[in-house]
Amino acid sequence: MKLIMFIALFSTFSIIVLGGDTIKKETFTVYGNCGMCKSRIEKSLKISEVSSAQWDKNTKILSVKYNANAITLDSLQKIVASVGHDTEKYKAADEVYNDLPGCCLYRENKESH
Ligand SMILES: [Cu+2]
Repeated sequence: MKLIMFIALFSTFSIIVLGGDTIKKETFTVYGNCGMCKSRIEKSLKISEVSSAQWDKNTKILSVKYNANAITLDSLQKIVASVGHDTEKYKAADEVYNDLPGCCLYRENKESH
């Protein structure tokens, strides 16, 4: 009897653990210019919570597949902003942005002079 209860409990637990990962696919806008931006943006999301991240320099759209139980879309946008790239929700810190190579300064048009 005790053994049956144990097995029942254990299998319920296993189902919760195994069924825990919810992989979500989302897209959001990330500002940048060139191939260097692309590798910087994608490299910032090489973390265990993200299974794939691809940025298109023409459309400025980042497609990301991530474990929604482990990280939020908001946090992903913050990570991208932390390496110098504005997203649709978060702005990169000026100090980080100003350290980017010249070809990557995507704000140029907005903030010249
Ligand atoms: Cu660049």
